[in-house]
Amino acid sequence: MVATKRLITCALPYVNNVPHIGNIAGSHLPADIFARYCRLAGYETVFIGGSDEHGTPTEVAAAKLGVKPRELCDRYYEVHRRIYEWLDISYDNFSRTSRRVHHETTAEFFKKIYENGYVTEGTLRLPYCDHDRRFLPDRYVEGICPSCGYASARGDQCESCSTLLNPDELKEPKCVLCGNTPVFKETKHLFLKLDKLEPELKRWIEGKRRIWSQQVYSMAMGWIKEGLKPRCITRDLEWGVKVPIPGYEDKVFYVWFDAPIGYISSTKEWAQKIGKPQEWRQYWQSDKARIYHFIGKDNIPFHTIFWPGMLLANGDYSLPYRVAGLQYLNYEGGKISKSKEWGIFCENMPNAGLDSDIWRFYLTYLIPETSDTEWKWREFKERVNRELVANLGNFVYRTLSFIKNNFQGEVPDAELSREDEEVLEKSGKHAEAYEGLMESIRLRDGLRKVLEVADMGNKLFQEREPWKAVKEDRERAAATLYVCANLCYDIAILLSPFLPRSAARICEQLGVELGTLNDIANQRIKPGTRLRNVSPLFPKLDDATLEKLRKITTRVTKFEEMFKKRVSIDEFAKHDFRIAEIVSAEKIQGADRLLKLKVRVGSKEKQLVAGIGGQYSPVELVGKRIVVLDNLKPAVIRGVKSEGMLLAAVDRKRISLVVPDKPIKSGSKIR
Ligand code: B3M
Ligand code: ZN
Repeated sequence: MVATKRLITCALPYVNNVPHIGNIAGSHLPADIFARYCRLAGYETVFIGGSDEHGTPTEVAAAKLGVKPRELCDRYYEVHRRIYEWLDISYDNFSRTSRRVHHETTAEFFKKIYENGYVTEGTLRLPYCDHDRRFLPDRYVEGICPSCGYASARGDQCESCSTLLNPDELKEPKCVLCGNTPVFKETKHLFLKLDKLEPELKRWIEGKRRIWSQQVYSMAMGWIKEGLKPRCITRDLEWGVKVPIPGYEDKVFYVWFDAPIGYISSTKEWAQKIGKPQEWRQYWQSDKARIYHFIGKDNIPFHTIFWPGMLLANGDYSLPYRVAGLQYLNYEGGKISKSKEWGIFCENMPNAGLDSDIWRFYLTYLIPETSDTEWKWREFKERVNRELVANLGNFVYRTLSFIKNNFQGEVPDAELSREDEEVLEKSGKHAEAYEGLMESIRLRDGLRKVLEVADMGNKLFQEREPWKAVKEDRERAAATLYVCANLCYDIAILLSPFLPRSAARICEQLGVELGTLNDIANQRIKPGTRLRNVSPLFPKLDDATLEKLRKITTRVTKFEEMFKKRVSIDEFAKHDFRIAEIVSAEKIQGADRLLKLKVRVGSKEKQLVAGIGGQYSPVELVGKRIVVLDNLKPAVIRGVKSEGMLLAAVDRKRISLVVPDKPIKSGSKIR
């Protein structure tokens, strides 16, 4: 069976942050280039994506901002969508895992696996916070890394030394929500029987030996060799896809269980959108289609083991044909990091005044196909000026402006010599090589082929000297320009997956429609075709422009501002802040971060519980004047009554009490 259809997917981004260039070069852009290539090559192509909205990172990010996960995702989804649109990422559908179609698809998908006997129940001992009355998923627990001693290691992994952890391995574990020490309790969870799927998975992966890259293949085989264990697919969270069986009402699916099913739900949504609701089956349930996943290297285990395992257990869907795992893009000698303000952040690209194609050009060059790559501003400028402006842009512009000035703006008619034919054939050969490269997802080399055609064109123009020939042998000049115009057309076709806008502009100036890959060998521009609006394709980058681009795009937008809640003067006035004096302080047994304070506010005395024990010792506090919220509703914390709240500034682990800067009477009001 010949596969005539292709489904291309890009890893669904988490929407608790916004994309930077590493995310673009590492998945959206290569997936888009490949999808555009597949359309060009005549495959029926569907390119789908969407946002991955569930999971602990989203819940934690939302909790930190004091908003509901849905609100967080709504806002970030829009930011993501706009960025991909601006960068011309040609998604046929960009869905969300919070949509109903996805929840329904996931529930159905799970039920089939369950009926097929690939799910088992097990008991886990998990951290539980008495204060928040909930189980704490990995990332809700922080503590000291047992391996390197880093103080804020997460329950799933230490960010400092990368060691994978379980929450019970952390020293001095703390609940990230309230700072208390969790207790460990038993709770039931569901597991996917990857062990039972192992033989079938192994056979399937072995069949990919020649199709996948060496790296992806050997990583996948490595896990198989280690032996697969049942994997937990449920979590104690609220935000996620509900588990559709009794006894699991308080749990949702693990985000990596529901997210890849998002590929199917997004395809279903696409089918509905085009008015053929069953059409998704042509891609997921037919041997006429091939599925290509584009993902970052950290997602390789999920796409080569876990997800195919889920698909095998379910039995109703096709498995991926190819998993294209990409490495990382770095920035000027370091890792891209929003918190370190190091990198290019996409939300400001549209404001920088440079066509998205120019960004796409250098980012294509940086697609980390086989190893990590690095953005360098100097190189950006050099490549744009040398390869786009001086080579490709120059060839197209000199050809078209020559025709405009010497042949009344019409592609000339000419008798072609054997040599002319050979040039066109050579371009056809380039197109064949290009096809081979693109098929094996060597996209950067594909782009190089396009530049080679331009280079060939420039050399031809230089050799034939049409500016002289047009006076001495007009027929010969006409043949040269006819050949060059056709090379421009070939360039436009080959370039279109990479720089879609520029390809369209070349065709517009040439006065023709953009063709398909087949047209390179079979279709020539008709003599007499009228050129339109001939103008240079690309601007030359100078240092001043580069500096401006750098300034705008390396700025980190404080998206957190979108979620800031405003308070009115009246609301603020409800808070009775006062100066208080600490009369005594002592530790609370079993909670070393908590202190019991007695304070005097004017003439009255009251007791507060404050989470500053990690940073202040009781002795240094006595006698200090601080600020308290005097009219806070009393509460009991760890069995101790607390009748107010002291004010302190917090920067990560650092705590600093707010104190008056001049001597002032206890009980003074703050306004
Ligand atoms: N959201 C992880 C990531 O963005 C995850 C991918 C899901 S693909 C199904 O790296
Ligand atoms: Zn807690």
